[in-house]
Amino acid sequence: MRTLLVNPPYPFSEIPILPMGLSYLAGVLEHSGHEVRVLDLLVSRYSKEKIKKKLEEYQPDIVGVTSVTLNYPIASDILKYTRSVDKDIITIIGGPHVTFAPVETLTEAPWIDIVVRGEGERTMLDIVSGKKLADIDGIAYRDKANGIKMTGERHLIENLDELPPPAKHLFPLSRYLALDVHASILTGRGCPFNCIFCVGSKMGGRRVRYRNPKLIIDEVEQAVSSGFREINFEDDHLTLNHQHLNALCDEIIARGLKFNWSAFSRVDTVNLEILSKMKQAGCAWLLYGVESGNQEILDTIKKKITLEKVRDAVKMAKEAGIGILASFIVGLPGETAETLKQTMQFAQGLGASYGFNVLSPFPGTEVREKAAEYGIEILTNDWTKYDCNRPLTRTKDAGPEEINAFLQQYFEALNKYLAQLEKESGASQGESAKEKRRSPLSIAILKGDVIENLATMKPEGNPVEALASKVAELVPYSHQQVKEDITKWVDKGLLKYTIKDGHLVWDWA
Ligand code: B12
Ligand code: SF4
Repeated sequence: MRTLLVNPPYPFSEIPILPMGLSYLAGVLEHSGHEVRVLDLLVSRYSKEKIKKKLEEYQPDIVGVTSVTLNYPIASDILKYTRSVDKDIITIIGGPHVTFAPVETLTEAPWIDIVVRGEGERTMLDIVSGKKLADIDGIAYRDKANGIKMTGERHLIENLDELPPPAKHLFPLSRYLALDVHASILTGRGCPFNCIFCVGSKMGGRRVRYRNPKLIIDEVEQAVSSGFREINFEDDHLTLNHQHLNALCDEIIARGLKFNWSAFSRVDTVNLEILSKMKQAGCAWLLYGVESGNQEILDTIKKKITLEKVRDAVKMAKEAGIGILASFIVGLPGETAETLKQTMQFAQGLGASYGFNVLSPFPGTEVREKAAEYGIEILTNDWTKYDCNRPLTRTKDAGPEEINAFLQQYFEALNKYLAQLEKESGASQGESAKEKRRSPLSIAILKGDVIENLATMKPEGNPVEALASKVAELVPYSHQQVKEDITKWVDKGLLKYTIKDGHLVWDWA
């Protein structure tokens, strides 16, 4: 069977990252000899005509789409449109949102045939092999005679090394490289904790399964040689098992690889020794999930860390020379105006970078399932708002008003600080601020399909100059800014032109 995997857009302006779930699925399908292609609508223009064109060209038997909660509506819409173009295509959806709302999904979206729950590689192979749906574990599907059916639990893949590497080559890599985003690599799956706002351990299991460090670093080498300058190890938290982490660092050091990397971590799983080793192997940044500056809240959300540990872990990382981003969530159970103040003071006193998310009570999380018990009122089920950036809940003492005031105060201080930094900055900070300002330009060019929709040009004068002039007419940025980005892309071989019928045609490599 021929499968088309679709990466839907995010309805917000985050930096797009190549999705690991879909690339693993594409990898197993390709490796097992099944035909598979990817339609990536995250780094290109999202339009129904484009989906239709792809369906007509490729004629897939199956269309599968991934989603988290916030892009579930658009993912569902893509399948609805697919069904309207060709009623015989089997439509499938997977990812953490539908995993915990399978029956609701099939009930509200009659155009979806199958929901894949949890890890999808083996389940997808069963589906493309034409196995009877009733015999495939880990799905919910529509049975014509008996309505919506759920099959048994799918066992997690015991040995992750049996999986072929994620098929990143099926994605439009030059577009991701143009955005200069990091490459994502998983060293293991699973998390032994059960924080009430997260479904990490429900997706990957409570027992962490690790990959062979040699295979992981082979994948790193492959990503670096394709042009990625940074790697993020996307494990729920990388620092849990020091034996595994040491082996990983040893492999990087032994191969003499020089690249910057970052990872997610917990403050109770680091010490100076491991942090120093990580630094030696190229670790530049760690994100610590701190969540709150109030100990009672930390205990309620089952984070199982203390404020003392947070301070120690930040100090140790500084000593080792690793940058820290402390990540907080506001609006957690027990939040009040006072605890918000404590959290702000705690964050400011850490001596590290920090950022705030707002609680989004995702399906499958304990905070959603036991909202009343935790004193949380859920204010909306409009999934497009589940972006962790705005208040969707209220505690007895803190609701949208308090949280918005808190966020406003934070962003005002942040903008003042950034403006000051730019004013005082030397060349390096000025350059990095310029880079950051420019990434919306790259996104505008990519998400608008600006280059591929240009009319052909006469091959006269400097082709880069001619391209920059045309593009600058279409995006709200200066000719100089556009030219700088385009020159960079051309130099890296990401953008290329060919001569067709005496005309220049530019396209992504
Ligand atoms: C790494 C990670 C990220 C990385 C993604 C890196 C990448 N290259 O993919 C970054 C930092 C970019 C990120 C961003 C965000 N993340 Co995140 N992230 C994770 C994390 C820790 C691991 C995800 C992962 O890669 N797992 C490994 C891969 C192999 O598994 P997978 O993606 O789940 O895919 C498998 C199955 O879901 C299934 N599947 C998935 N899609 C499909 C499609 C089909 C057709 C089929 C058959 C099967 C299938 O099969 C796949 C292979 O086994 C999870 C926690 C967790 N453990 O799940 C949170 C998690 C997914 N993130 C979450 C959130 C909220 C976000 C953000 C919205 C945060 C924000 N405000 O920016 C954004 C959303 C971006 C987006 N659209 O995905 C939530 C999602 C909850 C929800 N219901 O929405 C999670 C679950 C954490 C939590 N709070 O519980 N995230
Ligand atoms: S927040 Fe981190 S530690 Fe807590 S359950 Fe999620 S992945 Fe595990």
